Amino acid sequence: MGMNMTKKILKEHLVKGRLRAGEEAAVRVDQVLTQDATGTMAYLQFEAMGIDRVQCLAVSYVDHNMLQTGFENPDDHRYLQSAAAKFGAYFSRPGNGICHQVHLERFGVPGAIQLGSDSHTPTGGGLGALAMGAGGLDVAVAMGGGPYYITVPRVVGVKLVGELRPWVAAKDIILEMLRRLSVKGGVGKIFEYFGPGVESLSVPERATITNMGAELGATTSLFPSDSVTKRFLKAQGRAGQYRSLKPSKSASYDEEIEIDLDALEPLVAKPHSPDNVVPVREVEGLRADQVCVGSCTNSSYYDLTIVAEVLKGKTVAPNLNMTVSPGSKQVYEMAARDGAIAAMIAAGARILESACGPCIGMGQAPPSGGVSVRTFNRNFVGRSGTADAQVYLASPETAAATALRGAITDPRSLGEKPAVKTPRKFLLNDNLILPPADPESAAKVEIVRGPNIKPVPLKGSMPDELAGEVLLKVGDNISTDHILPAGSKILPLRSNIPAISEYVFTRVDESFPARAREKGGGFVVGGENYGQGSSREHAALAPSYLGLKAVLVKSFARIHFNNLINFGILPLTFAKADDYEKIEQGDSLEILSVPSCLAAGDLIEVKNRTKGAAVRARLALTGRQRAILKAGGLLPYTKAGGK
Ligand code: MIC
Ligand code: SF4
Repeated sequence: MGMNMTKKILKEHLVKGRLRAGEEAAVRVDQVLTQDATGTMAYLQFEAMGIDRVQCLAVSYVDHNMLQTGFENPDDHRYLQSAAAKFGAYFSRPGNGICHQVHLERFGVPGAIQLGSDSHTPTGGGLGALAMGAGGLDVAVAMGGGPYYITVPRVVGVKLVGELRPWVAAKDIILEMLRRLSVKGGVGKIFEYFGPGVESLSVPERATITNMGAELGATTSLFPSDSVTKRFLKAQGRAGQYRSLKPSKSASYDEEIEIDLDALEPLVAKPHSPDNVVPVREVEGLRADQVCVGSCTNSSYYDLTIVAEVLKGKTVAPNLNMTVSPGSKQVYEMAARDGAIAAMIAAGARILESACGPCIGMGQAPPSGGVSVRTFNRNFVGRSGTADAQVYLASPETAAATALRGAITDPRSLGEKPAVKTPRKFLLNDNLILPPADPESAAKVEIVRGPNIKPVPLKGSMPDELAGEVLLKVGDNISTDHILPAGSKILPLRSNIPAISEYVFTRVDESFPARAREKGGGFVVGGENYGQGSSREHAALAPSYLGLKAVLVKSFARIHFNNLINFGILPLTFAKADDYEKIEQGDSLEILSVPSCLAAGDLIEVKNRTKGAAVRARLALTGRQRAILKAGGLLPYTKAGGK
């Protein structure tokens, strides 16, 4: 039987295991990317492994922690620059742009396996790379030449037919996927797009779709590499890196979905979840206080140009503030040279630097109770920096129409859509990308560490028994933004685990850190899709520092599950989902003979000493994951020679 694209790429990179859905396999990694909010920790861990030089193409980006309200962020940038020089990585300087947008423009290669310490790494799937997000430690291991272990996903073929109608955007395709499948609909799956509708989508449009595929919980999403890809690479001066990638004629999928592009209309995700999707017309007229254009989902040259065309000669509504963050220096400079930036400035948009910015709460928080319409990918409670803000996610077209009218607006009401041309040649100037130094000069580089950079705390091996209180019980779809918030105040502490641990779960319960310390650690109980969202390993590392021993939930999101294992926290799922009701916050739990259960069984007994009862939990773990947990985490496991 013919192979789909996912199978083709995995097969080419397979170093261990079999390509059977649900089984563990190890794959060779061609490229890694890190960003500054996860990268400092990743490079500290790489240093701790004692390897002299990165073993694959590695790019270290600075794009998240860009506000310099104190010495912490600039110190981290300096550390990252020196670490890149020392270990042989490319360094993308602050101002060069958002990691995913820049990587797509300058580094991504069809058919490659790309690993990134950021959950939106799947953006690379827009040009046919199998690009996955992972915790920083997994990325550090890959930089050291180790393979990446995946649970082989089921491959879902998404057949696109027809063509988008005017004012309907690529963003509406991924919002439609989220409407149909929900934020947990993609767990354990790769979405492979195919069919006649694919041809009409440019690479940046495809990248919008694969980027936000992360919100489905998917391992990644993938587009073919075809004549559109070839043109994009040529326009980026990289024609030589093109290779064709298509599914075989007789390729089959584990599941299939069809989307008729002609039938789509502008959509919007309402607060507070990316899958709370309705047609824009259902919320049309809702007064908006803010519009933000940008983020790794929608900050391409096309995205900015269409917004500029809509705003040209007009003024942003007086009740509303608008910001625009270009995705890269390339986008910014091109939009500046051809007048798009001027048109937006004239209309009253506030042009920010090329960075994540408002998407991660690095400034531009909405007003109290404010409605903010954003072209971003996440609208979890409080992520914008304002706890009671109402964030809506939409396309640049809908955002621009909303900015003009001051209320949520279906862009189709703007009349004829202006034509926006795809450039035949992008502006090429990599002067903000520092290439790796040769090994001889690299050896002389001194790594520069600021006072906020603290060593990675490590745990001992798994104890015989785990006992303690349920420190917190939460419901479904708890995101890493709930577990460890980001934003301008907390992000600068990413290199300092003792300091950042003071914010664990504070968005859910202010008293969590104090309680965890007072009780000497304990357990967290949760519902479905626990840990969805970002790849930040700090959401495992900081709770581990506070003494979190095990997390018992109905189901996990992929990256967070791996991060818990990497830092020695036992990830357990209820054998019977109803047992979730049998445990309350404050109950005292006990798990005995943990190492021997890890050695053998798939089930483990969790005693509830308060209720005088017990529930059974599943250890859905591979042999390697069990060994990592026994060793107390991936770093001690790797140091002891584990592969
Ligand atoms: C995000 O969008 O939540 C982030 C910030 O980019 C994270 C990474 C981080 O927390 O540093 C992600 O998506 O992985
Ligand atoms: Fe940056 Fe937002 Fe993209 Fe995360 S989702 S990488 S914060 S732009």
